[in-house]
Amino acid sequence: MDSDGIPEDEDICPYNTQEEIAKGVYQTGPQKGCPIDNDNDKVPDYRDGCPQNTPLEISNGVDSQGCPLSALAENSKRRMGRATLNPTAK
Ligand SMILES: [Ca+2]
Ligand SMILES: [Ca+2]
Repeated sequence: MDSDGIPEDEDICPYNTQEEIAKGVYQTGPQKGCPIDNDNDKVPDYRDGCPQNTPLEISNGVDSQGCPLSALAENSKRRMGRATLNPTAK
């Protein structure tokens, strides 16, 4: 039971935290009483660092903060691969 204002028998997510409720829950629809996910990337707004992603960004993947993976990769340009090369490599 939570205090999101949705009657318990209609509340799909009956155990919202205060944090979730503060950001808003769906008042109607199949996710009634669940945290709103504004950009539909499956990361609810209350923990979505980037709540305004475009469908294109989302289709390319978002991280656990709800931010596009491609943007992250661009920011850090993390070098994959190992530093050591095998000197006898063919
Ligand atoms: Ca989201
Ligand atoms: Ca997002």
